[in-house]
Amino acid sequence: MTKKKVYVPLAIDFLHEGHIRLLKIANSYGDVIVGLMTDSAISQYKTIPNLDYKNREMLVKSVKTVFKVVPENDVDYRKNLQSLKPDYLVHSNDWLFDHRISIRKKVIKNLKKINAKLIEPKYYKLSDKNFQKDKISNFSGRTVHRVAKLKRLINSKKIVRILESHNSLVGLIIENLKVIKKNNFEEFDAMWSSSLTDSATKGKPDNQSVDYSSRISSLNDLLDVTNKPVIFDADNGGQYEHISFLARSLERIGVSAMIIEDKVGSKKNSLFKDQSGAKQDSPHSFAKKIKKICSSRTSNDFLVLARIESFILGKSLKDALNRAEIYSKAGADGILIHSKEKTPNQIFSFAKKFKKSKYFIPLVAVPSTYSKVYEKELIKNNFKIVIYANHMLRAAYPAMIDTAKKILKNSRSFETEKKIISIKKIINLISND
Ligand code: SPV
Ligand code: MG
Repeated sequence: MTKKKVYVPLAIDFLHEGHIRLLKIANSYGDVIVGLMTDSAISQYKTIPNLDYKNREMLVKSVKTVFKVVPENDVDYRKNLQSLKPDYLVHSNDWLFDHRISIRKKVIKNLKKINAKLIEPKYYKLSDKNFQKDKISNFSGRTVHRVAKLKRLINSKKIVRILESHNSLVGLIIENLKVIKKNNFEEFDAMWSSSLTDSATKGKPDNQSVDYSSRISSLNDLLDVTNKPVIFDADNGGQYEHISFLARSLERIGVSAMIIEDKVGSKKNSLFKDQSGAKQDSPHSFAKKIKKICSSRTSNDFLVLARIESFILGKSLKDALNRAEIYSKAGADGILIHSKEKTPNQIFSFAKKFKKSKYFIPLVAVPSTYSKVYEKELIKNNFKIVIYANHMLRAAYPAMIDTAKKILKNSRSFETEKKIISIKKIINLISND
């Protein structure tokens, strides 16, 4: 008699006892085929794991109860179930108790079509004492994996969602916050280290008076307590002669990308009305900076994103497109097309034209002034990354003013209590170990 086929869908970031036990149970029903979720499949319901597909595949293949590993691209396993026609599907029963319950329903429908049976072994809870999943996951999230993660997110998600983080506490919020929307977890994928909010936090203007060493020092604090990727706002990258040192420092500490803007002269924040004194660099001199970063990085996983300021300086669409092609040819991994219009029309016309170019590379939007735009519109218009560039600082400031005013007005702090976080919560947030 031929052996029965057992399908086991898994995502896994690292192998643990729970997986080994589940695979052993599955193996008692027949030959185990693991459907290993690809980054794109995982990104549809949660954040992608620290290890890439190849590394995860290597781990699963090494388990002796596994007969075969195949990529799984669907969250409801539809195509694989149809083509493999397994006799059983084994999934631990934890999906009965969370938002994945709706995925389970779809899977059951798909199983009925092929007459396969669902086996749901009890979820094996790992003991906290011997196995601190978060810690291991965090450890494997360090440096090389973190640097590479942004590129994987770009390749696997419809849009990579990034929020400004001006200090480590904000980083912790971005790291941990999840909301459930339409049965999926929604969260931020990465952090933006903004020159504007880094400067504002230090009470200084956004004109490079806060230098790179100071910004990198705060960045180190942020990287120390978080695992998500970081994009560094490098202004114009500084002097050509120094740019390779900046790129290498950023890559070494675990930053995933640097964005450089094509402006020279006295640095002004792009959202200021008065841009006098700020000039655009010549496309070729800026392209040289891009090439320099590409040749000095140790891995292509560290990305260089070129920011075009043509629209900010009142230049034409043609100028922006010409620059985009030159920067792409020079080796840029993506283009941030900046605009301070109230609508996204300007950047959408750019994207429409640039999409037709053979030099098209992923596009980044910073919807600070055109904030009514929805992510789905950005996706439709060929944008791959959205950066909410200053919102955490803008949220904190009025809350702090309000609290300070309340204390002054009431000559005590009691009235502030309702709106501020409890001391207990803060203590729990910044745990000791
Ligand atoms: C920043 O956040 O510092 C930026 C984006 O560079 S903008 O403020 O729009 O220039
Ligand atoms: Mg900036």
